[in-house]
Amino acid sequence: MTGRILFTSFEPFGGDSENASLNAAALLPDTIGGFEVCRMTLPVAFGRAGELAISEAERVGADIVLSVGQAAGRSAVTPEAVAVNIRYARIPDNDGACPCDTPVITHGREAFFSSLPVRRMAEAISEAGIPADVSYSAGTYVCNDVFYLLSAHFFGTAVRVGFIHVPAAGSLDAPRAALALTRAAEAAITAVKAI
Ligand code: PCA
Repeated sequence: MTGRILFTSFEPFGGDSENASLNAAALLPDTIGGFEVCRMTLPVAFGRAGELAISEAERVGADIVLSVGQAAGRSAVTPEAVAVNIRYARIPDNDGACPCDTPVITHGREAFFSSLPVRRMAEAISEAGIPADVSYSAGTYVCNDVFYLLSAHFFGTAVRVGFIHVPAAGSLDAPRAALALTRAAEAAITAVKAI
């Protein structure tokens, strides 16, 4: 089985000059586990980022959408288990929006679980010698927003959706972050092929 995996990463935000997710995505191979790798960079903007990711996933016919963001303060690569229906911004997004406890989708369900095998993905990253763990909170900022919007859009379809936070560049360099994403994607693709 061949297929396509779309990686999304984020532009810098919060006054930073770089984003570890962007640097890692730039180093990904062109194929992983027989799947074609597609990539796009998202604005750090509530609503808009998720809509762009959905459009691109549909345009390329992605079988898997794996969104990646930076989590400063984390020292491990963390596949995210849950997307929640809430927006809270400690700092404004790159469009200047600063929502405070508003829903991602009005009357949407409270949460979605990742449709990727997060435990297996974390194990695959650890096996490559890179610190990894499953995370049960993607936060309430734009990363969670994209994860929730993608999850809601593709719920009940064959398209699998997941999110991974990578540490800032000071904790994990870009080549190792790219290796972690590659190993996680291999685990996800193996699961999809097994269906
Ligand atoms: N991290 C932010 C948004 C963009 C990024 O790389 C987050 O964790 O929500």
